Amino acid sequence: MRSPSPAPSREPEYDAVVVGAGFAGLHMLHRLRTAGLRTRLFEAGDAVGGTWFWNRYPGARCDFESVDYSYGFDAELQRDWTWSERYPSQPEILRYLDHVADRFGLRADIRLSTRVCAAHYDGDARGWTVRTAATGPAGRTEEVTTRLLIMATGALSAPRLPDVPGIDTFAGRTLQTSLWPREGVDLRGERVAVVGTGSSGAQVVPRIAEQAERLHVLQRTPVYVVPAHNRPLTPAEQSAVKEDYPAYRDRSREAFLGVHFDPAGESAAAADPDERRAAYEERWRAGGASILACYPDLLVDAAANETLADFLRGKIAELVVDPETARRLTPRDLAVGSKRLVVETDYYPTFNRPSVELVDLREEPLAEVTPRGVRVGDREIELDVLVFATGFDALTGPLLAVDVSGVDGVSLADAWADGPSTYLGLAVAGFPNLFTVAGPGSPSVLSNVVRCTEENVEWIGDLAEHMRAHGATEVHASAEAAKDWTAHVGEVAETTLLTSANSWYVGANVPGKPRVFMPYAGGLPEYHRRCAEVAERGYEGFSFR
Ligand code: N01
Repeated sequence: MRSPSPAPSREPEYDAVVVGAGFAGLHMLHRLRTAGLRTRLFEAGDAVGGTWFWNRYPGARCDFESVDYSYGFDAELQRDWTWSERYPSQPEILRYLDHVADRFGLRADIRLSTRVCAAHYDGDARGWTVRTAATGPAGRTEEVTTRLLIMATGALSAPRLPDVPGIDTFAGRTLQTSLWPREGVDLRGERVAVVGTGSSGAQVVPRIAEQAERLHVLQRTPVYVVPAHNRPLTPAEQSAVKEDYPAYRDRSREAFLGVHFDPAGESAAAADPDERRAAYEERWRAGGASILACYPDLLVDAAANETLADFLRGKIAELVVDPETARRLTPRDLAVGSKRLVVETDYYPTFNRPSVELVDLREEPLAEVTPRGVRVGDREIELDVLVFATGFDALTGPLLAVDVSGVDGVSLADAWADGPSTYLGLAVAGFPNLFTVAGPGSPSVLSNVVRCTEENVEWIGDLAEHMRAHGATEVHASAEAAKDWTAHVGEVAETTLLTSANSWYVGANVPGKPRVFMPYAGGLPEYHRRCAEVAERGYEGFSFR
């Protein structure tokens, strides 16, 4: 629906500004340019890659398979690019995104080393004024105007350090997995501690253990960890997938997670225990997160989930020689998947090395960082290097790091004081012409995020074309539509076990963050169906002028 109103007070410099040059931003830029929009992308880093530009720690690798964690929007791209390993390493993903930037000639419209710090909506101009700050010599501190603003800032791009006293007093070297030095770090002969045992910690720990003289792994909450069984892809596998890509992508789009896994049966709770165990064993041997898709009730039925938890606990007891260490590594009262299932290489066997100590912070709390190391319980561990693998202010953090204000100058921080509220995870009421890719309220981190971003990008691109075709200069999600969608996101989550843990999905890792389950747990196909339905109904829930 369009309401009559005066024309915008001025023409913006750009039709669209995209923030972030990761998977989402690069594709968004390409999509909008293809539609003929004058588009500028700003990226804080001095190269493209997003998450894969920053997270360069040893062992950094995606936990989705390379054939899944790659673009499907361009048939020639997927035909030409050859993945070397089953799970792509950080350097290989970075090479891929570099290739994408070159292949589609995107660099001309990307301003690197430039952080978007503020964005204010101007209702008269029907557009955004975007302020940037240079983060390096190639960057620019400037103000630009744009009709549309698309935040492709990623879900996990605002790193967090814990609030531990004395953190600045450490005399040795302090590192963060998510801000790992580009030149690498030689840890041979060093006494190292890693704080955190999520996906980043579990990946970096085995690699550091191979180098360090002594490694202390500081664990607060044990999580479930499954082997990746990474390996090179054979030429036969590489060509088979290339021939099958179109059908493969179709199957992925129809799969709950955006990756097709064959279930073993209807219900883990009802399955024959021997058959169920064999099914888990088969998936454990195959590697990766497919074990969580073994039965559809694993994430919704506590008894079903416990069968998998029990299986995984048994694996820890098998793999870790010292029973006391195995006990400390074993999650209790934690549903599998309620914190992200960790996919790793050699994590549990690493604790059998004499040079590696697991420090259970529940028994010996991390009291402070000292100039010489860390104080845990009543002892001090002396260190040369302290590594924080302590996670991110997820989903909302990267958006709220920008000073965004919408209609009447209301800030996004104020609008989201009680938690994020979006329409379809794409738009925010009170913030016209603003879009988020894989933002809160979308399946994003609960799915193969590349499939989710591709769908978001196409949807936003279609909407931009729709606006142009209808001469609209402003699109605004209604407060009611956003309220309904956000309620739906919460209701769906409540039908699962996903809300049961103190995870970053609910913001529990950030003190003071409202406890709200942020991603959409209804699965990609249902999400896609709903987004498509909104578009087909003339963008129901949006108003245009
Ligand atoms: O972060 P996390 P991450 N004292 O938040 C601990 C994706 N990812 O960077 O659980 C002591 O999961 C914290 O302990 P607790 C993936 O989606 C993917 O590892 O809060 N410990 C936890 O152990 C993943 O889920 C890949 O008790 C403290 C750890 O730090 C997401 O990114 C690789 C602490 C943080 O774990 C985030 O993973 C890497 C404190 N004060 C990341 N504060 C792959 O694709 C926090 N911790 C493979």
